[in-house]
Amino acid sequence: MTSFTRRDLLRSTGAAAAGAVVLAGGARAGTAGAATGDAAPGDAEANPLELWYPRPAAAWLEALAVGNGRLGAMVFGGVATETLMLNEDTVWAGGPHDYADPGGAEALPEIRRLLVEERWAEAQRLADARFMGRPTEQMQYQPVGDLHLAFPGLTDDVAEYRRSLDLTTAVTTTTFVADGVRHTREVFVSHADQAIVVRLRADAPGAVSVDASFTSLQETTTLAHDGRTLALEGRSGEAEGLEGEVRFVALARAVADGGSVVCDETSLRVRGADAVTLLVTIGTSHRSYLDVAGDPLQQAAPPLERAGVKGFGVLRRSHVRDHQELFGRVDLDLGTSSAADLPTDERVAAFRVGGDPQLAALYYQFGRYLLISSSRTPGQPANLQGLWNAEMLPAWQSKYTLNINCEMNYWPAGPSNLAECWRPLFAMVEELAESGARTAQKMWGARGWVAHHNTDLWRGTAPVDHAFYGVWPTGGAWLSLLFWEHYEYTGDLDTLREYFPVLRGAVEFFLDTLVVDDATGYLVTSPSHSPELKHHEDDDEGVSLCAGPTMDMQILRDLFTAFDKASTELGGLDRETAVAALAARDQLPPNQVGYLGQLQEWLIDWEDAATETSRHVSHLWGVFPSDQITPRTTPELAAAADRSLELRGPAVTAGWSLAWKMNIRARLLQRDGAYAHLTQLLSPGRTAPNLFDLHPPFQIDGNFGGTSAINEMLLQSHSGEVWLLPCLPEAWPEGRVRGLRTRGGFEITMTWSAGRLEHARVRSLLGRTVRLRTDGSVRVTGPDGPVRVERPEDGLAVFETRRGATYVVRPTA
Ligand code: FUC
Ligand code: CA
Repeated sequence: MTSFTRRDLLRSTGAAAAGAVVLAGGARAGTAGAATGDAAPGDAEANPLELWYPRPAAAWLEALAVGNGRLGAMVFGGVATETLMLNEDTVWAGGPHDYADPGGAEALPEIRRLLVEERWAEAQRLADARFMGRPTEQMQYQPVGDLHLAFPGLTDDVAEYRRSLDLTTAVTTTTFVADGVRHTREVFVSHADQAIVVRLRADAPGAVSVDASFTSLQETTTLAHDGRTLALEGRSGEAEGLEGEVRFVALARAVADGGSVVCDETSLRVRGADAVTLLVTIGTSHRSYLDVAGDPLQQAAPPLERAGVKGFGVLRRSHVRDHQELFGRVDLDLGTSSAADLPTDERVAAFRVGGDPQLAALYYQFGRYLLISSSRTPGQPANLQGLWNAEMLPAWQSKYTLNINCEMNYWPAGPSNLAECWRPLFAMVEELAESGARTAQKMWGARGWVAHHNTDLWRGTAPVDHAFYGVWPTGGAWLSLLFWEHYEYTGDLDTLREYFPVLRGAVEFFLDTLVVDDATGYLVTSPSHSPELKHHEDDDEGVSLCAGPTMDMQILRDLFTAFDKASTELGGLDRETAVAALAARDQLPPNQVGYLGQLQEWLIDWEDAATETSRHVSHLWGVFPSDQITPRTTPELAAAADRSLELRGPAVTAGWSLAWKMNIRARLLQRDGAYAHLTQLLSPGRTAPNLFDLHPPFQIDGNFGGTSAINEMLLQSHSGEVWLLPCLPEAWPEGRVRGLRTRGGFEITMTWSAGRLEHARVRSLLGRTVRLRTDGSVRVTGPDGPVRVERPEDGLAVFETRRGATYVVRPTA
């Protein structure tokens, strides 16, 4: 293939990523809202929020991801043939199923007794035999199939090839010139119209011909739905003895401008059109985690009919408007350089040598883009791969791992101004509270509800995999804390009230199951473990099972506190449970410093275990996402957390591990350390050519964790304070950010230069008092002039705000 691109131009003029000159911040500010029309093909200059490549994707990790929360596609950008790999987020193996072992509760006292007697391995073996889900594995998230497009008359020998994904419009574009004719293909997934939209056009009349067909790894058949619509019908796979019960239908309709359209049972053929819009809709039989008796066609056909009469321009405009309503809330400008003109994969390869701050901004916004694209209502929450999976047996079943990964996906939701994206997760947690009540009763003999370390579309809540990984009862507690986090960011009392019963159920479970540790008198979880880490040796993986691991205690401390606060905010709802929760909280073991100066990971300071290396940093949950440990409020514990990071060793595997440590280091105010993790994360080993995070394999949590960590470097809100530029790395001396959100309900816009704040705007959404921490003192101007500021200590400005008002903050010196 011949192709002439900006990259060639840059090469010939000698500009390269390394050592490129960084232009002053602001040069490319204000991107959201741009490029709503058809941009001139091949022109990258106008839009830095774009991924682009001079050749088609040769592999899935080079293809570009588009999605509307429920429907997803990977776009390869081929020339003579194009492939769209299709997903719908309720296509999972198996069917409705209760995993709880009805005999589990009988084994519980004995497991606990063995733990008290420090017979760890025996306790774990008993749990493996009698305290696990049935089956012991959960189900896979699976693909729908591929839409293949073959273009008769076109070969791969074309000029001026370019493919791109514009984050501001959520549209992919493939363009090239063949025999003097420019072809342009766009793909997007409309949330407004619940359809995948493919537009094929050329700048010569009658030049678009295409054959469309479906293939799938599932058991499927294809048929003509009507004279211009091809259908793919199938059902999901069997796994672990559970029959695949999700039936699905994908419809592909061609709406051609000129030319002819015919459809038979295997393909849809367009000849000699000026342009074609292909509309793809997908429906499944999934109605809830308990009910798969729906009619897939009833979900797939109506949006197809509605979109079919709208015309491409209307579809595209409403898609872009809808996307920008969310995406356009935040701008981030960290400065730019000539490196920003290079193809995206080349920039990833060169990021570590420096000189490309705009790639960090692109990566940041890509995380926001992915959350919008994989987690909207209607739709399931973002799973381990968000929404995009091409395999029948994806890694870790592409499900929801609750001991870090699923929660990490939602770390950007509050600060990155995407609170709506929490919705699908909250709906899942509400269902987990139902299925988890059955597990709580059958396996723990307890009220309330429990979710262990994984769940799937069927809302599995019992321990799975092995006891070593699965017997960890705190997954549901962590998820329940997100209702409170949502309230802290939004002040939305209705949502807090709506989910209050779920929060209460999480609390009740622990009020019923915490046990007194004989040696210390503290209340502890038992059995549990510090996620996926052994504290003693045994045959294979060692023993993780124990009582009262630090992470559990941290989560429960926050859970009980959040429940009390929620009860108070809701006018004293269920004070009885709140009082019991506070009493239990005060009997939990505190965070402790161990014999090596580390933050103790377990109730007992096991010597050999303290030096175990791992990608998990579970006991540092107290630093991030919690604020139990901060350098300001608990300096000794913060130092111990730093020591623990050191003892953990380098992050050998897992993008998410780097991302978590980056968030932790930002909270520990280690700007060099946090930035060093960003350079490790944004490198070819951990970031694919299409910017997907690599565990490896692809796992989306690192993308979201990376976006979150950039938030934490620029702006933190916790411990009752809002902190501007707490951990700004040297690599970003100049910059500007608009639209970040904080706890307490403030929206922040700020500009900095030479590493110092120039000015900030604080928009008060809830009218609360703000405690604003900055480097040096500030003066504040409100809508009516100078604002009275209290300064309890250096760098802390406290002032009252009025709901809806904006306050301008400037350094005094
Ligand atoms: C946990 C982690 C793995 C992976 C998996 C999905 O088991 O230890 O690294 O992220 O979840
Ligand atoms: Ca989804």
